[in-house]
Amino acid sequence: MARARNRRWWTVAALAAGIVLATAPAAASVPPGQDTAAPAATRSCAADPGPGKVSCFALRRTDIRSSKGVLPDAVSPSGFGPGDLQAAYTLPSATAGDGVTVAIVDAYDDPTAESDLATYRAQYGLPPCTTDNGCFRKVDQRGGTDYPVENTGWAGEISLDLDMVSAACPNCHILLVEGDDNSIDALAASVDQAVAMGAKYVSNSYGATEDPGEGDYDGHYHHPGVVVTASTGDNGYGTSYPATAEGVVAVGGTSLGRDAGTARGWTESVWSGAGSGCSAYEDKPSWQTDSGCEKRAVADVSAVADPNTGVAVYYNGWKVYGGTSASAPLIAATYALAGAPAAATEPASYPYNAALVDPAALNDVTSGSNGTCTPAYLCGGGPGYDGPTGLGTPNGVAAFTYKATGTVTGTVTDSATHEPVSGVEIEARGRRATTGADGKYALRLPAGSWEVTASRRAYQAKTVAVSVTEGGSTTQDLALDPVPTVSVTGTVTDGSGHGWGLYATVTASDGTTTHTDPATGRYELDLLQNEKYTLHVAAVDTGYTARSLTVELGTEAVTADVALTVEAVCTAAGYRATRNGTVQSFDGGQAPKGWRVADVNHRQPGYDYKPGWQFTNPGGRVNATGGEGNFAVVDSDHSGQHAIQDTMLTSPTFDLAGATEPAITFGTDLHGAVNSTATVETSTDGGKTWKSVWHKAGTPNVSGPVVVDLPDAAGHRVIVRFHYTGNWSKWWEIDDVFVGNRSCDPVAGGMVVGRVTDGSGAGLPATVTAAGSTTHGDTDGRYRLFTPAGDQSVTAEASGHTPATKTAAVTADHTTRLDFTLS
Ligand SMILES: [Ca+2]
Ligand SMILES: [Ca+2]
Repeated sequence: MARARNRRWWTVAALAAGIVLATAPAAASVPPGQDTAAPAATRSCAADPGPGKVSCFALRRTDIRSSKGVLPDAVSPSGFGPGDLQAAYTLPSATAGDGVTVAIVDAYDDPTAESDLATYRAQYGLPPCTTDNGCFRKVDQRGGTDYPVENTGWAGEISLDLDMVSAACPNCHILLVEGDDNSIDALAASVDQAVAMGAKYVSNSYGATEDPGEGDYDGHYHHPGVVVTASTGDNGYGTSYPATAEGVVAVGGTSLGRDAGTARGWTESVWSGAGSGCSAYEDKPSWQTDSGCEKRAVADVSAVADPNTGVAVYYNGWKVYGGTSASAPLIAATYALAGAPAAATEPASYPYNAALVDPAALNDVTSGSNGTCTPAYLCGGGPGYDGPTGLGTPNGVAAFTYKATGTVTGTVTDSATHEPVSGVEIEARGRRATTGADGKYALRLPAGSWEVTASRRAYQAKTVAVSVTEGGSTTQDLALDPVPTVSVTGTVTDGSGHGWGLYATVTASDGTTTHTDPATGRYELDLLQNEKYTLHVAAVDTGYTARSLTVELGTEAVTADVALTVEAVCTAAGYRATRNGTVQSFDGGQAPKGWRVADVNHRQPGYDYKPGWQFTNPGGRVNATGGEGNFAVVDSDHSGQHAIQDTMLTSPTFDLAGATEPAITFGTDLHGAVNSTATVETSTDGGKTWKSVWHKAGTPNVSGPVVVDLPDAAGHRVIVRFHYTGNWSKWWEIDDVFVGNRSCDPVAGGMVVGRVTDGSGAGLPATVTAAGSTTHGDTDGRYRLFTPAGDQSVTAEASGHTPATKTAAVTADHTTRLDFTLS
């Protein structure tokens, strides 16, 4: 059953891969920004391998004339040969790897694998590697000699793999395991066979698009103590399996060139075709510390793969190949040069541990890209780890040897309270651990001397020197000093004339919140020293516009006063809107003098003309605009299914020559529908051009008074129109339209604030009245009431309690405090 399920998902994967692989490989190999006629290259294997199958990642140049046999000294094959690759990667090829077996896993049979290999090695003066001398061995996936059928595409891949192992490690033995076909099942079984036959290095130059079921194959590719490499693919940014598999060394690709101007003598950049990115399914290994992938990131390391800077291969004649099929066997052979992996260790972690100790153990690739992505390091070369090239390319073999590790453990406490602190990040050169609720952490590091830093918000970071011993556990407890706080105080006041203190909420950007004193507007917050905060200040009472401000704190107390201004709707207590002009009440039952209705008749077949704006309330609606009596209405619902509304109610001209605060105010009751729009537009050029100043589309209803400031209309003659569109939608009522100067001005008087409580001190939601004004306090008993100046008799009433009356001496533009206790 498991097999059947795998078959199904791999079919999907292969189809998806086919689409991606349709990209012309020659085009994919052109570095971005270079407008050159790129050398042509073709895929060695079918781009769409078919259901349950994988494709090899070899690209063969088609612009290279192929000659046969060992060439005379004066003629060398095109493409990089063993000497070039050994020099570029500083490989100890002459002295290391003697008798070590590197396994190559591929699909199908290459009948000329051994003879082609002999020509390659003879050409470059490498020692013969034959069946007879015990260096070369070819087996089927069961370890026998019942070889599968021949496949010329995969045979080219096989020669590429054999030649790359030979180039990097001429003293190595080579075991070629030929899978029955290019199914993932056959190839996974071939890996197991190579390991069973004792290979400690297994190279895989193939893959297919990732799939949710891929984890079922991970066990075949994950053999602790054995190096398993896999190509990341030739399709640019994007992942493939088995490069993503657990425990595998994912090998990306570079463009490699000679550069006499560098100390290295070579230069590398990201190959645009190399695969990279975040696995969709495979867990992130503990040694990966990049922040852009929650799951496993590929690649781990890389080597040359660009066919434009390709390698010489002998397969039925001299050829030039590229693709990440070249880099995966190069890296497997580099591990072989480095010495045997330690038993039960994860070879994929070696370069990561090595790079922590010595970043120069790998050539960091810092330029080029294989696509566009976020974050950019997943598809672009840059300092340190990047997706297409991983940690970089070999600079000798130091990065490919096991580094003994040890563990640092400890407890982090607060130096003041001695309590454990959770959520502390413990970091050493990018390796991280976090303390748990008990303040404990554990961090695995290569043996050696380390600086370990503990950091957490609200604490001062602390760095300590730690010595990590092989296989040992070092205890390092840390006591962190809390960051001292600093006091931020200020007053929140009315900024529109009265100037009194406001009852407001002040919220800092870290979530710290306080309220102002309702009588004075004063607040105080304790915030961390040397931090930058945004304070959001919002009045509790309606009618004021909230504000945000930034405070940068040092070690000294800071004052931050804030003045809030009243909103244009002018609902703040102690303010009144003054309107200079007339108000249209639409009470006459017809279009008022100077007002016009224009209906656009779309003459749609099957639709009747029905009036748009009307003044006789044909649908019998309630005036819900906040106005009284009659109103103007477009009643699309009442007009029915076979009418379209595209109707404008246009005002007379208003002269705003002397207006300093021009505005339009109106009462509205808009019942929105998915297909309705309601727009208020103004014109200051006699109706030639219109500007939308208020627009509602779709379903939200809007009811009550609307105020729209018209600053652009100051000093002009302005026309206003109300434009509605709909079809069997709902309706839009408007009433009490005013166009003119409107200011929101303070009314003479002062504010009485206080709290109404019962005998126990609990707040009572009370009704408080004075001088004809009434307010309702909140559930905590707080109230705020505007009254004229002078001695005012103030009465508080709450349900189930005896009302009380007190006298307040109210001063203009000031706040007087008056509390009540009701029995
Ligand atoms: Ca890099
Ligand atoms: Ca009216």
